[in-house]
Amino acid sequence: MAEIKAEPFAFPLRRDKLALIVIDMQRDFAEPGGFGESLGNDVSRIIRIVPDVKRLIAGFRKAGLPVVHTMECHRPDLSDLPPAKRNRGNPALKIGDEGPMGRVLISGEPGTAILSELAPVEGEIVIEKPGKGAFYATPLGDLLKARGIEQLVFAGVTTEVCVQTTMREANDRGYECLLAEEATESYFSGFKQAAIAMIVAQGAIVGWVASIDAIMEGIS
Ligand code: TIU
Repeated sequence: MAEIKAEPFAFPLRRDKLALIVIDMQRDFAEPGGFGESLGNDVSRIIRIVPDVKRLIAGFRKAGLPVVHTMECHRPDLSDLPPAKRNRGNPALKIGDEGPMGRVLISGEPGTAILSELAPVEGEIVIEKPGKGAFYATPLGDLLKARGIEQLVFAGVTTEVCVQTTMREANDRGYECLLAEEATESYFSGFKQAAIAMIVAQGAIVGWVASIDAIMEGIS
């Protein structure tokens, strides 16, 4: 059986069932003036992983394997934004407020866009999601099922929030989940490694973690 070198043990690759899911590599989380910074975070940590995410996406495209992109955002009328989420954390700019990159985390606004270097290409699935997890209130599960996808490689931000939440959702739905170590980041030093430790503990209770090189070797 094909394998990808991973922790806590080799990932049992089924190449024809595999897709890459890139979580929320949006301007709002990576650039000054967006949602991430409005929560008090140092967003410079996020922009540093862009070359690694780009390399991983290029590898999947070259291998002819599906790439899925997600965007955390809400409808302009805020009908999919619970007050509990809008009011959380007392941010400088709340979701839906007008900021330097347009209305914060609203579908179609400039700040909500995926970073141009990582932009989806024709034919790739793009999921707009109102929650931290990409399966909640989206068509993601049905779209993956229609394509026969059963294994997911994860990249994107932040490791401990939207990436981990989506990995847990996917794990409970029967997907085998592999996190690409250099292609994910947190706003907090320490949280990325803590999230990875939680994911791989107890015999990959949530999933596996591997280097981009190991993943590339497996899929090429
Ligand atoms: N995409 C994502 O992780 N959304 C967040 O709000 N993350 C934070 O770490 N705040």
